[in-house]
Amino acid sequence: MEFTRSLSLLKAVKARPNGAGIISLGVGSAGCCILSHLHHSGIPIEKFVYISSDEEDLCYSPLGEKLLIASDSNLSRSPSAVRGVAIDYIDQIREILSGSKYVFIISGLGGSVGSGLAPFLAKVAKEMEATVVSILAMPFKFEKHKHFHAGVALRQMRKLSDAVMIIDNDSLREMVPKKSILDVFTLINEKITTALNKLIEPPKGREVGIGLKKFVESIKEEGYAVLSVCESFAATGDVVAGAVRSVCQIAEPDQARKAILYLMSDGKISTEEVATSVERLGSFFGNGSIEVQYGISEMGGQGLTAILLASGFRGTKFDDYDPIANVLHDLEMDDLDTSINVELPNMYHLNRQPS
Ligand SMILES: Nc1nc2c(ncn2[C@@H]2O[C@H](COP(=O)(O)OP(=O)(O)O)[C@@H](O)[C@H]2O)c(=O)[nH]1
Ligand SMILES: [Mg+2]
Repeated sequence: MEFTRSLSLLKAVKARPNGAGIISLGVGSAGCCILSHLHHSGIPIEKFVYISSDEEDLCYSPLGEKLLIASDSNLSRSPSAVRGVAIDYIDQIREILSGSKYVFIISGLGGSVGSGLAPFLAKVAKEMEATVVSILAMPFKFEKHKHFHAGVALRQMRKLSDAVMIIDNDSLREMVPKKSILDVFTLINEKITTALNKLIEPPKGREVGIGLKKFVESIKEEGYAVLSVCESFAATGDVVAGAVRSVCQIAEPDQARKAILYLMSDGKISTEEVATSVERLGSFFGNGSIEVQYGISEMGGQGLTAILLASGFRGTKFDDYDPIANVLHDLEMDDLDTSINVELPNMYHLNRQPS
């Protein structure tokens, strides 16, 4: 069973065309799981690296490189403590990143591992002059205890990356409220995989593609990019409206500066449908001055899928997850704090007077 799975993964990896110097890092549980979906899909990425402090995260795929940032299980597991441990692995991280033109950092935020390691990896990749694209899944509304770490890490990622693409886990959970959380994660991970494939791979067959360069250019500016994927058998206008609604739940539509709309259908997509959708986006986002690019695939999906990537948002609803930064604005505290886990000397001995 395991062997068959490895073989099918191997096939997908071998079928991959030569890429453009992309290294993708899956970080923490969510990041490693999403990366394994991408890895399996045959996306044109050269190197897949699974990085975590938990060994089980490295087993999502039998393939790819693995880096275990092993920390003492007795120590606290805050993001800064995990980052403190990662400093010891800097040489291995530099080696993994060497020769990369683009580094995709894929992580869920809010837990200790992704929130701690992703900003550290972004910093090292930037120092090595790679273009850093961060693809970040934000915690559910009900995971309140994860919001603060997610908010802090998101702000750090914005500063340390060239582009930040946000995925709101909630936008999909609300569409399938009766499904188990694990199934919802699988659904979201598959949507992220479909979207990234369509946005970066060269067009084939009956497709109009976007391509890596345009994808990065579209999101590589100040601010955040938000990804939404809406799938339905409804009319094109309604499906696009669903994708727009998801983005508007996260960010202020007037702030958008650029958008990519990719329509995927199992049938034909008329020029009129494309024109109306692009015009609608134009009037809805960026006060009418948004630049919209489009892509089309008439080769698959169920019904119609609208992939919408809107970018240039100065803020998102996740800013409120880090109330301290909201109050301090630009007067921020040291950005990448690390807790160094050194044992303190025993105070009893220090205080004892010589007899
Ligand atoms: N999209 C997606 N989100 C996930 C997945 N697993 C966990 N998450 C979310 O990611 C956030 C961070 O959790 P996790 O990755 O487990 O933390 P870490 O392992 O400490 O980095 C959580 O708030 C979850 O909602 C997944 O497979 N896919
Ligand atoms: Mg974890």
